[in-house]
Amino acid sequence: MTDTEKLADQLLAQERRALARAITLVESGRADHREAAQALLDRVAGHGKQAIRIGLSGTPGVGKSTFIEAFGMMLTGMGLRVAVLAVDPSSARSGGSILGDKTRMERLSREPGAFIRPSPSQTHLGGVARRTREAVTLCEAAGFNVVLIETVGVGQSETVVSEMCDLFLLLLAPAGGDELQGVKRGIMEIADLILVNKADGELKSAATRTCSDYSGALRLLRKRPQDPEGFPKAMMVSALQDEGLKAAWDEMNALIDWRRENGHFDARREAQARYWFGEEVKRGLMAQLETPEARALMEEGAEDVAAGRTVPSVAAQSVLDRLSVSKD
Ligand SMILES: Nc1nc2c(ncn2[C@@H]2O[C@H](COP(=O)(O)OP(=O)(O)O)[C@@H](O)[C@H]2O)c(=O)[nH]1
Ligand SMILES: [Mg+2]
Repeated sequence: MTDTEKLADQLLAQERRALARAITLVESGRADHREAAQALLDRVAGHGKQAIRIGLSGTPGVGKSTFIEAFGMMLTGMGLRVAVLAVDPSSARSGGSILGDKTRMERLSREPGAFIRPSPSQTHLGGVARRTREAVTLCEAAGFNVVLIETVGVGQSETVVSEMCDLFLLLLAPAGGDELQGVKRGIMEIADLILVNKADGELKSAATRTCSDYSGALRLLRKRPQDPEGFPKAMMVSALQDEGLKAAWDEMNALIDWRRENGHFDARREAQARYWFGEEVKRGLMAQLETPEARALMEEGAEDVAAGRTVPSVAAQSVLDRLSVSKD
């Protein structure tokens, strides 16, 4: 038995240490590690359980870590196994999203039924996306029931996360006055549930207002085929006081049950698999331009068009032809 086969077996036997090692393997940039990672993923694909994959986004300070801790504790209390991953392309600069505030998830990180993995220090979103997607597969193989994928509200990371989860939660803080916090329309459109956090104490009335503002805004969006009546919806929670979390979980389950019954759940996963397959092919093609031979061809073509000896499309076709010839 090879090491990879052994690791696959340990993973399927739900050994946490094996999961940590497997994720380290998919995060590695070394060519031999990548090969082992591919073999591992191929071996565990289709085994294990189908977890509920939940994306969670929100700007810094809105209460993501506090929410994950309280929500995760509630789920483990129900006997569910919960994995927490992060997509944070800025983590190299900001010092890590989950790791930075591990103190806020202290209880959850000690739970035997929980697994928390901070974002690797990689700045490239593409790399983080692949690693997270593959980590989700590994978590499912290791029998986790719920996989939470946290992302900070920057750039394209929400779109990336929504392409790898079944449900997308947007966490907001109560707004002062009547501004809609400048939440981008694109993010509103991918949210399945908006949770207005910090609905407690002095912030309660502001939270109530914010929640009704967003309920109104959601009703104005175009109806999506994957939603039953009443979704997407906004609701209030208090991660700190542990309020509304059970109600939120019930809504998530109601939505997932409906989507399963109506074929949307599987259809979405299929579409996601197709999408990432296409992305990987493109990525592989791009990587072929990074070899020394390809770089030389590119340089040569660039010189030719710059000097007016030929036009860009012709020079490009010549490079592509020579690249595919040099492959076989
Ligand atoms: N009042 C109140 N404060 C909260 C709540 N959730 C989080 N906070 C506070 O908001 C701050 C930021 O929380 P954190 O979880 O670190 O936010 P993150 O940056 O989104 O991960 C901390 O001081 C938390 O104690 C809540 O439900 N109610
Ligand atoms: Mg945090």
